[in-house]
Amino acid sequence: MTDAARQASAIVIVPTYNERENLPILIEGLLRYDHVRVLIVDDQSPDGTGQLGDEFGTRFPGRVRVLHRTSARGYGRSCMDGVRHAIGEDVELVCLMDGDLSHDPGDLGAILAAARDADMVIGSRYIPGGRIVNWPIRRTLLSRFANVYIRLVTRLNVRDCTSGYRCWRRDALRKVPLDNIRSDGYSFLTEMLVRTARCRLRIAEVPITFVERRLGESKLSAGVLIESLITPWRLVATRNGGR
Ligand SMILES: Nc1nc2c(ncn2[C@@H]2O[C@H](COP(=O)(O)OP(=O)(O)OP(=O)(O)O)[C@@H](O)[C@H]2O)c(=O)[nH]1
Ligand SMILES: [Mg+2]
Repeated sequence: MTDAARQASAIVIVPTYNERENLPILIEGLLRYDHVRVLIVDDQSPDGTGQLGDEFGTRFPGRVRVLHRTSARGYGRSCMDGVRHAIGEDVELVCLMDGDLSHDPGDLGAILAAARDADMVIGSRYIPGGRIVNWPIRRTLLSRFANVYIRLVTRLNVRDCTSGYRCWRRDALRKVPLDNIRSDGYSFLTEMLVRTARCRLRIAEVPITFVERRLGESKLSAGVLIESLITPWRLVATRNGGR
């Protein structure tokens, strides 16, 4: 762990749906960072992830908390609720990561450290040093295609636009017009990135090793993929109508 990682106070938002088996390992990894607290945003997971999170909340008061959502379920909606909550907290950095251990808590130190010189940091699979472990070729191709597509349509100069491992300086995040965000699925990630870039905030990427989930099930659906195809065009179309 670097000195920078120790010093920056951060809240890590983790959207969860049926991640009961992964949660203890994730929380243990995150709590190794002294100035990090965890905000689990759970959508009433049938496997009891939310209740397990509450148990950690009791064991680690002030460091682990669960936001129990009851309105329509969704990755993007959960991230948004987490971001809205985190923005009101007394922290320097607001981070987002998956709860299925694809994102290694060990990579968080480098992400937090990079946020000293950037408004937004992306944990990137597609810059030198970045890696993906155990993805089938079909998944790799889909992700590669998505990134080329998003970069072409939105003209973003970011290598990994769809990474869900990221961090903002809280003061920078407050400048992003969150009320305009309309995506629900993974295109939430593209939309947040585009809107961050449009605020002329500094975006950096640091390499991460992404490991395909070993436990639990994927929630990637056709609807989410279709939304991802449409969102970049919607963002371009609305470019002149605000940020
Ligand atoms: N709160 C909430 N979290 C969700 C929802 N869908 C997915 N998640 C969480 O968002 C994170 C990413 O979802 P994954 O299912 O891992 O999606 P993925 O990484 O594209 O798919 P895999 O590669 O199969 O893991 C995980 O922590 C999920 O538990 C949802 O509807 N609500
Ligand atoms: Mg995953």
